[in-house]
Amino acid sequence: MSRSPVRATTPIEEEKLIIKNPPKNVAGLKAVANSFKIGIRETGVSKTLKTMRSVNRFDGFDCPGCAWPDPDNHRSGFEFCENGAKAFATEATNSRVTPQFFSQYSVTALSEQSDMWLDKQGRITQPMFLDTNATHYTPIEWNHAFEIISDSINLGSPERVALYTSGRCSNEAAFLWGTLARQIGTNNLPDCSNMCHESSGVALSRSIGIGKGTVTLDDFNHADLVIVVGQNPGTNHPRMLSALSSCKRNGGSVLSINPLEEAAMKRFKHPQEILGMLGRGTQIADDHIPVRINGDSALFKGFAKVILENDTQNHDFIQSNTNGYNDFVNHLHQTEWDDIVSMSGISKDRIKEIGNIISNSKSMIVCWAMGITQHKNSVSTIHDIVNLLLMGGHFGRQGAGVCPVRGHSNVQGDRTVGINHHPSESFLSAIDTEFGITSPRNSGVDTVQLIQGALENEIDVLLCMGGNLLSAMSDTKATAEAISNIGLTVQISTKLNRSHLVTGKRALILPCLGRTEIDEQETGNQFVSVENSMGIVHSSTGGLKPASKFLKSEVAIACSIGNVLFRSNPINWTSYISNYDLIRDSIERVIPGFEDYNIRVREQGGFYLPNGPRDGPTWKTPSGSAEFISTELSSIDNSDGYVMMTIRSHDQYNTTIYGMDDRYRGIYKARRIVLMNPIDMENEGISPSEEIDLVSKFSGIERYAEQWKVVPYSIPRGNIATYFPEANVLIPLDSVADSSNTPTSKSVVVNIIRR
Ligand SMILES: Nc1nc2c(c(=O)[nH]1)N[C@H]1C(S)=C(S)[C@@H](COP(=O)(O)OP(=O)(O)OC[C@H]3O[C@@H](n4cnc5c(=O)[nH]c(N)nc54)[C@H](O)[C@@H]3O)O[C@H]1N2
Ligand SMILES: Nc1nc2c(c(=O)[nH]1)N[C@H]1C(S)=C(S)[C@@H](COP(=O)(O)OP(=O)(O)OC[C@H]3O[C@@H](n4cnc5c(=O)[nH]c(N)nc54)[C@H](O)[C@@H]3O)O[C@H]1N2
Ligand SMILES: [Mo]
Repeated sequence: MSRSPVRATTPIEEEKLIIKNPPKNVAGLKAVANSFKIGIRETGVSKTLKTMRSVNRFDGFDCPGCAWPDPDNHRSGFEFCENGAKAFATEATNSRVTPQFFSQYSVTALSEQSDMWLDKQGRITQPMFLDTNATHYTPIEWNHAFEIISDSINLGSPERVALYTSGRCSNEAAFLWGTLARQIGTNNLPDCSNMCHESSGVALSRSIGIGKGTVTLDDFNHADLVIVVGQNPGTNHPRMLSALSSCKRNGGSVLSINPLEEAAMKRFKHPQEILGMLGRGTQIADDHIPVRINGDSALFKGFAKVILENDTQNHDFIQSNTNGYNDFVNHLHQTEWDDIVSMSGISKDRIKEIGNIISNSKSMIVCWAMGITQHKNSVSTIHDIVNLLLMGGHFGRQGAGVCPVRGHSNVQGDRTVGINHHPSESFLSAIDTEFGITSPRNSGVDTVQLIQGALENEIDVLLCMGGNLLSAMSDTKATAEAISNIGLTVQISTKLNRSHLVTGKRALILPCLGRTEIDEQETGNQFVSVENSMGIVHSSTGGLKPASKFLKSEVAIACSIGNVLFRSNPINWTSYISNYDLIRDSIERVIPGFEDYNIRVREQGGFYLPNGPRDGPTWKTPSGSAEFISTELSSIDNSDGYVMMTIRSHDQYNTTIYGMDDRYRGIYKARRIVLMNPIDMENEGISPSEEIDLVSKFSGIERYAEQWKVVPYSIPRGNIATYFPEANVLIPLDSVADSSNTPTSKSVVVNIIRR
């Protein structure tokens, strides 16, 4: 008997879309009330208070919501935001997914449920196995599960194994996960960051010699100008609004560059400051530039031209710190204003007006997220951002620098400790010395290459440390087909998602402890450590009783797989399970910057990793200088349709859907919506809430997605927006960013079909 077809996408349900005006104020009391409402619904009153009191405290757990840092010195009694509260309440939920649950529902039946329903079923309590052609998952002993994994891995063909990581994984687990891959003999370490900030890492490494941001939280108190581009902090990094409002309180200005005028940038009430709740709140953005989707490269080149015209460059800084300046100036001279204006959608006068403000800035920070990183030309756009900052000498100076705002709470740390499909020789040789293994030197696959390889039947085993690769990846149909070609897929997870349903021929679910939970091992309770968006490494200690007695920590699961595969030869895998200090000692010996790791991570607030451009400035580029990198002016060609971006609503965490509302955009009770400019709607004869279909055409292949309700919205003409992951079916697998290979989730050309 074979399994009935399994749905790879959330079913389309009847939605009663309600459209209201976006709110005048964000956060404030409503956000606090919402946080408690969700917490109490999922976990009850006393557990809600307990988690809220310990989140982001020096002795508590790191909020799994996002990678925004916590204040260095002072921490309030409640250091969280509404969306962080949703993230930890849904982890601490009292609901459970038990073996009985799996015997009640077949995999096919589960796949007919929505993504939101799947998550709401609660925490997975026991290891589960789905055998070839089986219709249901059945419980399995841990040891048996590890043997299945070990038996499925052919050490003679290590390139047929891949180990995915999602960015909630701790430093300790990620370091061992990467080491396990290298002992197996592969650098196949696809990672959520391949779909996220990979473009930032690639571009910044080339420009400034480090693939990370260069500012601290305190820099926001000293910046005279902060530009927030391609990012929606009100929803995705709400605690960042506090930093932006304190920049303003200290006399700085904030500019927003975004096709949408996101509500949170207009007026923000600090939920942790009672006065803020009562008052009118702070207006965050002093000015908003409604750039066209993917018009940022043009816009930043325009700003650079204005600086050149005003002759306000920092010549001393350029002279002593940079390379490639003359070529860049020539490039700017050759770049035509007409092209800049048509690609950015912003008039020359407006660009000059903003360019003059930038010219006068003595300390400028540019922050960005997915609105910049998920386009074909993302890497060159980030070069343009850095070029602008280099012109003004905004590095190695208080209140200035680059701030790529990371997503997952430890995605940056995972990369630092070795989750990398093309690691450096120095890292691999340090791993070899530490563990007595011979790491492979050839590059492994990233997420796109993994799916391409699996489509060609090149992958036998896929082990996933967290995440929901099926739904997070582009081209859902191709991704589902690729995954179903794999012999064994293994999900190390806390909650149920569609990656547990669309699986390889055989599948395992290995349930793990979450951040909020006590991690008790032989030598006592353990803590883990994480690195936030500003390069601070600090501890995270869970305090809640684990959701089930069968759960294992991510560290224990990684080590157990290593132990079954290799016994203690030569890595003594089981020793790490009992004492995480040993893992940190090992990290310290392998990775520069972790000196006295076990001592410093126990200090309040943790420690900063070294950062050349910030600390010096010094530049670890081949030339030893920061690089002006000139790239051709480019923007996506939309002559054949609309350019669509796929974004997050206020009620989701990546592929986890908490609710159906997007409060800050005034959209309620619906997710299958398209934001569209009212003039475009009129030209197409479309009325509000009307249902349309979308089709993307790429390399001669058409991809369809049906039934989207149209919401009239202030968005540039020719641009539309939909939510991820529902719209991922429209993103072609091979539509990727140059150099970083990130799916172009923010620029997909689509046509609208009226029903
Ligand atoms: N509550 C919550 N928090 C989260 C997440 C979550 O899903 N929910 N996800 C986490 C993760 S992993 C990440 S990576 C971050 C994501 O954080 P964001 O990057 O803020 O998330 P997106 O919703 O993808 O928003 C992208 C923003 O870029 C804008 N944009 C799109 N295209 C362009 C463009 O071409 N140019 C410009 N200038 N702007 C553009 C959109 O209008 C939108 O405001 O958030 C993290 N935090
Ligand atoms: N179209 C489109 N696609 C996108 C994006 C976009 O903007 N547009 N954004 C991309 C980005 S920025 C990212 S980062 C990726 C996200 O890709 P992923 O990181 O793969 O996806 P998540 O939805 O964050 O994963 C959620 C699952 O993680 C598991 N989980 C939660 N906490 C833990 C934990 O502590 N340990 C373990 N082991 N598992 C846990 C749960 O089972 C949960 O269901 O998606 C990308 N995909
Ligand atoms: Mo992300």
